[in-house]
Amino acid sequence: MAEEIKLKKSHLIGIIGVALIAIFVLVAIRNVISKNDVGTELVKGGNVGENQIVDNADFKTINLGIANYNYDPETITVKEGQKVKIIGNMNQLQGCLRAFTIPKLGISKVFNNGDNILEFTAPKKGTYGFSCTMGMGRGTLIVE
Ligand SMILES: [Cu+2]
Repeated sequence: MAEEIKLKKSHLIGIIGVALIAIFVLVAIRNVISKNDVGTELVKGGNVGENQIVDNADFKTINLGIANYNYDPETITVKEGQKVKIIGNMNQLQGCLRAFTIPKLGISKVFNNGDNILEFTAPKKGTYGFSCTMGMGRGTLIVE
């Protein structure tokens, strides 16, 4: 009788042990996944036009942020051959909007606090859509 209880106890301890290990593994997996996940939530951001565009003959610097739940500025106009520098406003760029892409140009960049600058040379004249990699935030790059 006493042995039977002992056996059940050790069984129970074994089951609890396995359950704890399973929970630990699941939490560890979830942490790894969420670390790599840039998120899916849109944030409202600041006021439209707050992210100013700085322009000179050779360079165009754009501060890219978020306003009204979308990229701000929504339209970026540059000149053919101009060096373009997009600086991510990390206070505003949140979630998946940090994963920025201009598909037609094969450009993609994940802005982060340690690296929030994207530089490229404006291609030939045309209109090139940009978006977050999920297509939630959208805008247009116009090359004149
Ligand atoms: Cu997105």
